[in-house]
Amino acid sequence: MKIQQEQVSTVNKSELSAHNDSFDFLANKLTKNGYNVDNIVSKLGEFQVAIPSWALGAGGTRFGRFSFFGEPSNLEQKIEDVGLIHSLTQTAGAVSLHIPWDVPSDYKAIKEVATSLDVKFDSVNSNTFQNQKDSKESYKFGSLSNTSEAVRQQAIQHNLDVINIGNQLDSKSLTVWLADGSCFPGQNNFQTAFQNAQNSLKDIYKGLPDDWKMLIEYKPYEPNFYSTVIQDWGTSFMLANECGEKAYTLVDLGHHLPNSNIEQIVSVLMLKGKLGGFHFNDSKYGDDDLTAGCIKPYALFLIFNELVYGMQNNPQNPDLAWMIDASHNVKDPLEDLIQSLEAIQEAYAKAMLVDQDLLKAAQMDNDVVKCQEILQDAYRTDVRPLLEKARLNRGGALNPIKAYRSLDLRNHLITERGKHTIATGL
Ligand code: RM4
Ligand code: MN
Ligand code: MN
Repeated sequence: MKIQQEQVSTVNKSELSAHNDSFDFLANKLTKNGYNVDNIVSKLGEFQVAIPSWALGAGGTRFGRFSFFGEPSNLEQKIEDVGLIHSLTQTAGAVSLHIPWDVPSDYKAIKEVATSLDVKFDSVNSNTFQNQKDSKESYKFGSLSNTSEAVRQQAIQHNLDVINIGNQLDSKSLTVWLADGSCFPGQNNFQTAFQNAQNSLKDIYKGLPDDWKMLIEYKPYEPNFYSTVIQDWGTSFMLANECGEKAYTLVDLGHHLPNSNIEQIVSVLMLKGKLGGFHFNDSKYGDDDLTAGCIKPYALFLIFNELVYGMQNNPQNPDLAWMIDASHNVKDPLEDLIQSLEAIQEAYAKAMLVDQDLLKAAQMDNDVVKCQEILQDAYRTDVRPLLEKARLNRGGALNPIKAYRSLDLRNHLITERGKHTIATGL
């Protein structure tokens, strides 16, 4: 299913005059204060976040899964869903595939579908945390770090296969997240596990095309509950350095122990030129994979403040692979993704309003109060009219959630696909 431009314009009509009023009001105020509003709006429009192919159906927990009607049941339909979100938000122009959940059967056809929807293939993700049908070796006790050479080889080969698949889709990076670790003290020799993981990653790195990146994702616990081989950013950073200049750290917001200062992690990684990718979500307790910005919007803003600073001041750091890594247990996945995109754009817009020169001067003066005022002044600004404008300029919806509902898209999907379809993924 594809949304036509006229449908979006029709839905926008009733909100256009309210938008114009609020945009003019904000733009005037910002311009008077020295901001380049056109520049901010065009930066928002350029900011594209990949949708993971496994997040278009209902997620689940270990206690069960409640499926959502009209879920996409093949890769083509998943990309169509990304296309739907993209045509409303104009900020989801990429999909990130998880292999082997979403191996294309016909590359040419899949690429055509994606191109027709203005969707690109972002980072490809390998999966060595589940046993695959017909695989010889088991990942029960780890993959790249396993004590068995045969298991490690199988996991390395899988990553090389994923690179090969991604290459045919013009992806430019491989994301490696390892579930490897141990559940009980004594189960693993930490040094052996680390060394095995490092050697395996180096072998994968050898198979990386010149213009590719390898993104190493860390996570402190789960599914292993005593230790995880790549537990934190420092471990990922060490491994990336060992592998070489095309290897980077990937930060997933949900992969930190409670109260970690993620903005500081982001900032130091960018200084070192080693932040390669980003997974957005939000959480209260662990890797909850909730909608971005739904619990800690101020933290998201502070993280974006460092990202914006890094994008402006750290040319040694590459362009990042942005992705939403969320799971939807109780919401319509497409609505949830739209809400995440909105929260991400909002945090980005607010971060662009931080007057970096003024902040630097206040920091030099050790004027702590002023520093806080500068940040919070930006954070308290209602930037939604800027987001609306960015979408409108690119043919998107002024209010994507409202548009999704008034176009009755979920029911159209149910009519087209049926009720009881099931998406592959978690
Ligand atoms: C992990 C991690 C990875 C994602 C899997 C599905 O916790 O966040 O990025 O690929 O979940
Ligand atoms: Mn992730
Ligand atoms: Mn995760």
